[in-house]
Amino acid sequence: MKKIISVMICLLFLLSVSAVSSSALPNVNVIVGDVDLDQSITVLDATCIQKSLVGMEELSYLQEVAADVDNDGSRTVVDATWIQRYIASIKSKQTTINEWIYYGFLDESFTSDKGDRYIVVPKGDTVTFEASGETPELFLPVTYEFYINDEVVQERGEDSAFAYTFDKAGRYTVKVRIYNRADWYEERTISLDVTEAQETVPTQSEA
Ligand SMILES: [Ca+2]
Ligand SMILES: [Ca+2]
Repeated sequence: MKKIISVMICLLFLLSVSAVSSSALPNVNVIVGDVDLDQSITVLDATCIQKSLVGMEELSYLQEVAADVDNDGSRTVVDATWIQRYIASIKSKQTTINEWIYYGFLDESFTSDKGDRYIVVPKGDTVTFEASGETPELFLPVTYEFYINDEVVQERGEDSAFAYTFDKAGRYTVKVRIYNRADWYEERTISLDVTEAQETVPTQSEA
């Protein structure tokens, strides 16, 4: 029982952390039919679909997912009609309106060939970092952006690995931002101390 509680506390902690560290999206769940992502299903959501169909509004990928209420893989005037019918209390089993879709990460990791938390390397060493993220299939592909001391050093892309040669001694924070197709992201960091290279022993000819 105690273990279950501590696992739950841990999960709550993780959820609150991800809420803080992630992009300004409303929640890790999207409600099917809530196209404007305001957490409720109203006629405005049907209007959103209609506007996008005539090119008056562009929907984000997450909005497109929320708009496809009959789950046929596309958003059409039929989806807008289903939303209007739902608001008029005409329910249908052909749609999943008001169901939640989770679009966060199921798991993420960040490691390097020299360790995964706090690592010490001599100046001139090359470290290879590797990240991974698991997200529901609907929200693939996962993309990665790498930072050193909060500056982008590898732009967002599908390459999950990043290698860097540390030419200056000092303390570094290497960060990866892991995104999914809905632009939800999580961050992971590794701290590094780069030390001055060991002094070489002079050879006899130099002595
Ligand atoms: Ca809404
Ligand atoms: Ca549809």
